[in-house]
Amino acid sequence: MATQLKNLSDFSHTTVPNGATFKIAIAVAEWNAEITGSLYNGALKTLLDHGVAAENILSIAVPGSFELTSAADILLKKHTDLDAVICLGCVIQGDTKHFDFICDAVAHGVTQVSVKYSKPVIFGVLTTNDLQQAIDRAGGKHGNKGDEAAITALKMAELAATA
Ligand code: DLZ
Repeated sequence: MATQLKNLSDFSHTTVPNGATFKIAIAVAEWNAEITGSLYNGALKTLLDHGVAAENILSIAVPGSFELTSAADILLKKHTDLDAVICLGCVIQGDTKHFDFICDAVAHGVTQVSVKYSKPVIFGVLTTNDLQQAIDRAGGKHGNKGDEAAITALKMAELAATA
């Protein structure tokens, strides 16, 4: 049962729940694979480090970030015992409007899927101006956003189980 929040500062660094009872899927986009591979490795290691059993981690690849929405939808429809889906991708600004369409679509898409199934669907998609910004966030000077996506998945799976 959720306890009452006393002070938000008490919760800014809540401990990461143990994931021994969770089943979590990771959907990763193949576009910008050198970046998304690092995000994936970070997310996978973080889940394992926090007790998720290897056999309870389901990994799939999709062509691009745009496909992450349907991947999450397919996974949650087929695997009703999943506790969360982590969506990993990297969209880098180019010369056309593709960037805006993909980013908008996947952000709204994963939100809709999450609400449809009442399951956490985590937005682990880098949306950067250039390749260097992506490198910096995929194991570089700004950490690995794949790790952060996995921690968010664990926290939200715990919330869904206990709220
Ligand atoms: C087409 C496209 C472009 C231009 N850029 C990216 C990108 O930076 N990151 C990414 O994940 N995917 C990109 N894609 C592919 C789209 O996500 C999608 O796979 C195609 O539009 C087919 O639906």
